[in-house]
Amino acid sequence: MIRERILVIGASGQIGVELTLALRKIYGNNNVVASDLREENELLKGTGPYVSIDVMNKEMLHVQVIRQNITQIYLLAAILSATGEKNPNLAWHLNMQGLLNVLDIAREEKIYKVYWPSSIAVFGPTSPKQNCPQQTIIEPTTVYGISKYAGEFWCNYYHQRYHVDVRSIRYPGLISYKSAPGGGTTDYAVEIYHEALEEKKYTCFLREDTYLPMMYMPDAIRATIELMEAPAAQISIRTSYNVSAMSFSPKEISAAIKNYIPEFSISYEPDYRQSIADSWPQSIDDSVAGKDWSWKPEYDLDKMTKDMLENLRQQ
Ligand code: NAD
Ligand code: AKB
Repeated sequence: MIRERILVIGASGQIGVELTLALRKIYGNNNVVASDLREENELLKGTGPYVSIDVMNKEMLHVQVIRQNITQIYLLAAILSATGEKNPNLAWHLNMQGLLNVLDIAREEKIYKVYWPSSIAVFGPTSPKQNCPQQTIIEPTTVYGISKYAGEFWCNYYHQRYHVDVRSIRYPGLISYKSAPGGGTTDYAVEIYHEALEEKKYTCFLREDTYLPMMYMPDAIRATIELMEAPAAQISIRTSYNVSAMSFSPKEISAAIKNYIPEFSISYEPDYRQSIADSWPQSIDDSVAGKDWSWKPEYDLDKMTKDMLENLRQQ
């Protein structure tokens, strides 16, 4: 049996913190090396090894992969949709070169498995709005979406040509209470819970009827680990899997919060993120993930709202 040594790149981010903690529970604290460009997140401190890595510095990354005897890499460093539109060159550069650096090192060092997330942002205005299928018209209009779609095909290429076992999920908007989101269009669905508790009101940057696919972080972490633990023979998609959990609008999440905080109120001031949201599907068909590795979500809007508010109150 292989003794796994896992490197998480971008470990101080919204997903990275929770994924690192979850992987440490499974593989042992010392076998999961957290890394990021920014400083170690408070929640990770004291729970396992941390190294400072810039994924754009291929040499430095390569040295760490060898030095730490890494067998699996989870690459989470990226620039998300809203920040990407402010700096398209930087977003393209980091999202593409970071991935190519990791895939190249994985090929050279015979890294056993690589995980790299894609996003529902690959879909564009010409994709079906409802139950958007795994394979369909994909014409993204954001730099983030373009970089994710190109990245999916690089993953497929490295798998086919070099047999790198790289696996991927197209996450919807992720909602969590442990670490803050990092510049996405779906971030409103995290901010709203904080503001509901602190201010009892929230001004949303999307229109009230903007439906988007969303997922609670425990489901996203479980999906990631279930995909990575599935036997390779079951993985039919080497670009990236659609996964789904729930879809709601700002009006609906606000109503769900009002069930617990009756005095909560919401107002709307849509900004440049509205057109990004409008270009994405409203719901996702994840039947291929269900068939291949038995994917099934656990959280709906109400269950997530209850859990978010309980945990944020305790913080
Ligand atoms: P995030 O912005 O919260 O975290 C990214 C982390 O990468 C940050 O801690 C940042 O410091 C780090 N980073 C940036 N540049 C780096 C570099 N050059 N070298 C090393 N680290 C660097 O993002 P996230 O929400 O945790 O997303 C992680 C991945 O999941 C990304 O690929 C993102 O596109 C994807 N994703 C996220 C969501 C979501 O809703 N959070 C949805 C779909 C896909
Ligand atoms: C974003 O809004 O950019 C992300 C995503 C859906 O990829 N949350």
